[in-house]
Amino acid sequence: TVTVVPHVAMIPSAGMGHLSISVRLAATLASHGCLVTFITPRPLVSDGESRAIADLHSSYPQIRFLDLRLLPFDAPDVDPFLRQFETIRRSASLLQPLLTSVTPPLSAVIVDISLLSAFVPVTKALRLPTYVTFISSAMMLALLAVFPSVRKAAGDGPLAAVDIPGVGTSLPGSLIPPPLHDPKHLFAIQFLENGEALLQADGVFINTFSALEAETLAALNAGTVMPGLPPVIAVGPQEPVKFEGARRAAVARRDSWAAWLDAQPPRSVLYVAFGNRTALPKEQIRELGVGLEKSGCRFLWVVKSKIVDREDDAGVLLEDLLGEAYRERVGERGMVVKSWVDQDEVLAHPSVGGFLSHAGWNSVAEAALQGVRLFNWPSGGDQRVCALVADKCGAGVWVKEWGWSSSGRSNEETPTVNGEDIGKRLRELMGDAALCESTARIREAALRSVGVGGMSYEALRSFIAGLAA
Ligand code: BUP
Repeated sequence: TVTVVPHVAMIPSAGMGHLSISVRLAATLASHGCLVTFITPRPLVSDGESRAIADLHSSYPQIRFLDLRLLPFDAPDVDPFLRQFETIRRSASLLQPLLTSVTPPLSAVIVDISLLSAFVPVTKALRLPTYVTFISSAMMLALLAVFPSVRKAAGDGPLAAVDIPGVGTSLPGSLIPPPLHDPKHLFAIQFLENGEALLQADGVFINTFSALEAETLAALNAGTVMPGLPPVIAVGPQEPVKFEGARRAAVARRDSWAAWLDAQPPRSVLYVAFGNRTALPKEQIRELGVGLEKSGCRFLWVVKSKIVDREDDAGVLLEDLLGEAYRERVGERGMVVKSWVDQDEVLAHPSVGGFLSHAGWNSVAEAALQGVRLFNWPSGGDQRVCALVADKCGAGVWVKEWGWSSSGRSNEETPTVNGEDIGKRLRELMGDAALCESTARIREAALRSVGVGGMSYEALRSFIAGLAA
């Protein structure tokens, strides 16, 4: 008998939130002996993405890399990451020659959800099994699945509450990603088309696990959310990619935040970061600065003032907003960094005990894996749905009284939360011992899930075995 080594092509989409799951899945599949060809749509939008792909490249020599050189497309007023989704989608005609050029022939393609409806005609014409990486919670996947019919029923108007069949959850209109209320919004158009295309996929990989979303996963796989959906394969919480140890450690040591974390007491530090796409407006950055100062907590704060990292001038902005005296007042108690840290490494550090986050789904899953208390302050996109899911299962507290902070994304400006209030609440949250229990329980479940014999581990193994058969 001839043993077939499965060969998978992975096609990620724009932004770290989308790239993370593809990079981690590529690394995990390669570690399980699967051949992986990683297809990078270029040019990339952010420096964070360039770094992540370069790290994967240097640490996994067995992974092959190809570039999808994108056709030019411009839409000046659109969020840069959403515009890039559209640019990649419009380059679908370039995919077929790439997919047929690789040897040995592919066993399957794994494509990011934002690209699905544009790419599935190509992959299906080549008779390639087509899997999806879904980058948010199972609850958001359920919303995606029902969205085409919900949109049809609502006509051109905004959406009322959306019932998720089989889950017993009704998502109020205020939690639904704001662009979905406008049927002409580019994101709503893509979301609808990708929702319809889900039925053509052969499976959906999702970075979640049963301690977070058992009921929703069960409903999705039982066909109660939507009949005819492909299997939903929970592979979370995905573990950090194991980069070349020595080189990575050397880089981290050079960064002052790593040395600063080493000097702090166990579980004393509050890590503050709002993902790679959410830029707080200036007034909110100032109030958050005041809040962190007043909280009395030790903190590591990643400041972003621009949606795309390479345009960021957060250093200048901080001096302007908080003044020279801020650093002096906060002293050694706080560390403020511009734009980027290795979040996996921060959350795994023994001195980190809390995480003030925007409830991006990767961040929720990463905090769950490390057992770090999560305080969510969601604003746009899928963040409110993810904050709800985390709150329900005990993975993270949704600090609802802060309302929805304004976000750098269009049409989502709301009032600023006062620094005094932020400080008071953060002090309470960091002192709340009961929260430690639920995060410790979730961490244990997370480790079981990704360990040998665990649900996520076994799901991946049987996926690979299925391809090899
Ligand atoms: Br900021 C930051 N370092 O400094 P989410 C983020 N990340 O490694 P998204 C860093 O980017 P939305 C940093 O670990 C996570 O894997 C982080 O993904 C990494 O949020 C990823 O949390 C961010 O899903 O925003 O995609 O930025 O979900 O609102 O689109």
